[in-house]
Amino acid sequence: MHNARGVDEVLLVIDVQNDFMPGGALAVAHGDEIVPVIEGIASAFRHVVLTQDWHPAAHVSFAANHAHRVPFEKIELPYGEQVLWPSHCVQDTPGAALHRGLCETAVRARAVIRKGQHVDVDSYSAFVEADRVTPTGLAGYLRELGVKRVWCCGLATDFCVAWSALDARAAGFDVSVIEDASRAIDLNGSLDAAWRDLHAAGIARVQAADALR
Ligand code: VGL
Ligand code: ZN
Repeated sequence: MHNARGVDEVLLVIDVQNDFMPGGALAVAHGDEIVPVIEGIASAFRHVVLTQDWHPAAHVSFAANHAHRVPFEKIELPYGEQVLWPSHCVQDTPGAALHRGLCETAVRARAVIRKGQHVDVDSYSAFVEADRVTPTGLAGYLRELGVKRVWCCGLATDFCVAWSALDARAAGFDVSVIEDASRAIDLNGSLDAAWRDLHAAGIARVQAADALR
């Protein structure tokens, strides 16, 4: 299957990295199952962009960098509420590497956005950091390519995929989230909340097979 998708469509593959896989530092249940699904659709797209969560070791989102805090607690930061995570996706470590099974997808990727590099700001979204003002540059890159529709997939559905999809929509793109090419962390109902927010924003919930027709 080649180029079923138009020149104005992009596949945005979010954070398919070892630390989010079963056995990883911030494991997403069944996260590895999406790898062959993504591989099966990547060649249908003319544009593929990947993201990597790419934190310095001293990152503000790591519970280990806060006294008396444990992972999955929430704290208040200057830009708002922040979930504290196990240390994950530290720059240039094996955990931050893309899953080895991403072959076709990684070869086709024209750009890799590395987000979450600012030590005091998290970035779930591939477009705008958690302070809600600092851009990654991805919206401008996609616009310059003439992209109109963004197909989002990866890890995790309820955090980085959802935030990226919502920001893509806010930036004026048509957006779909590929459900079976994504998996969720699902912290206190976060998956249901994410689908509600996505639906309310006018984002389509689709399956990988929809990208092939
Ligand atoms: C993610 C939590 C922390 C994600 C990244 O990729 O969904 N979640 N950092
Ligand atoms: Zn992170």
